[in-house]
Order: sequence, then structure tokens, then C-alpha cells
Amino acid sequence: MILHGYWRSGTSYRTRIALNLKGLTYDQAAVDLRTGQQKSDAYLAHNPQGLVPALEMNDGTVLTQSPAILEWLEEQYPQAPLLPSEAVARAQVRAMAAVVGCDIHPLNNLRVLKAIKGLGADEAATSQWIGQWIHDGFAALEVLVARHGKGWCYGDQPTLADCYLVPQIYSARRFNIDLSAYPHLLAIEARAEQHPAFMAAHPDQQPDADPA
Ligand SMILES: N[C@@H](CCC(=O)N[C@@H](CS)C(=O)NCC(=O)O)C(=O)O
Repeated sequence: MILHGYWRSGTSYRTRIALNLKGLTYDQAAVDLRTGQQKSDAYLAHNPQGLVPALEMNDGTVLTQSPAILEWLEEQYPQAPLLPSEAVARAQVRAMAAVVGCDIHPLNNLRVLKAIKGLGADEAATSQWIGQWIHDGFAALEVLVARHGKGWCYGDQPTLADCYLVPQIYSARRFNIDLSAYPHLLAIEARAEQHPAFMAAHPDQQPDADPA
């Protein structure tokens, strides 16, 4: 498999975590978002939406949209399950993932930030916008993790929810968001820093990492 992605992209990061948790090997093809490579003809052939990630299978089939990719991985590779066995618990894990995937990340994505800047938002207004959606979602997740977590977002094993949360915390740190109000989320971040699948998925560990 080839993961087309970008080292600092949260959606690529969440996909790498899921692949690693399942013990799958994959190659990576870097799509440089800074230079607009996601809009190149070559990449648009993989994903007409011009967004990363895309997962190319060995037979050439390409999957897009990280939620669909993660659900496919879960169905195709049931080892190290990312979802609990009970239906209500599965819905609760998916709900936690959706707080990030539907209600935080899309509002702070590169193209959305470019759009609000294009409408006249300056740096301060853009930072306020970013912080608003992160705090809104993290406040709810803090309650949910306190309720359901026993070391991870849900229970004592990493689930889909952790695949989404950890990259969003990384992104919040890049945006200098004060996370002190979220001790349960910070405990998961600390745990992920010690977990091999999360460590290997970290942006700084990727072949295209360019922290300069
Ligand atoms: N819902 C999509 C969102 C993908 C997405 O927004 N990817 C970002 C990187 S995290 C991207 O490619 N941004 C490029 C751009 O905005 O031009 C998914 O989960 O795969």
C-alpha cells in the first residue's frame, strides 16, 4: 500500500496511526501542501478533491477521505480493533472521533484558513477562529474522555477516537492553544508519546518532515 500524504497533515497523521496500530507496512508518497502539490494533475488523478490523504492499494484502487480509509482498515484488518465489540460503545467511539473529524479539523483546515483570510481576517482574527473550534470540541471531549476513558479515549486500549485526537492535539500545539483545561486529553497525549504506533506516526518521524 502507498499512503499519499503530508507529514504535518492531521488527516494523514490519523491514517498513519491506524495503519501502525494494525501492524501494517506501507510506503509513503509525499504530497507537499505548501507548494500546492495536492492540486497537481498527478495527485488529482488519485483524489479529485485535491486533499490528503489517499491510500493506494496494491491493485491500484485508491481510497480517499480518512474516515472512510480508517473504517475500511478496520473492516479489512480486524486485528488490533479500533472499535469496541458492542454497538453502543462503537457509536460512542465514533462520536468522539467525529468531534475532531467533523467539528474541529474541517474548520481549521488550510483551505478554510486561506478562505477566511481572503475575506479579510487578519492574524489575530484567524487565531481566534482556530482557537474557538479547538476549545469548543476539546471541552466536550474532555468530558467524554473523563466518562469513558481508562487511559485512552475509550477504555484501556487505543481506538479510532485516539487516532483522531492525538493529531488534533499536535495541531493545537502548533497554533499555540492553551491546553491546560484538558488534563484527560493531555494524559492521552503523554501516553501516545510512549506508544510505538503513535511514535512512528508522529509528523517529525516522516520521510518528508521539514521542521525548518
Ligand atoms: N475530510 C477529509 C479532509 C482532508 C483534508 O482536509 N486534508 C488536508 C490536510 S489535513 C488537505 O489536504 N489540505 C489541503 C488544502 O486545504 O488545500 C479527510 O478526512 O480525508
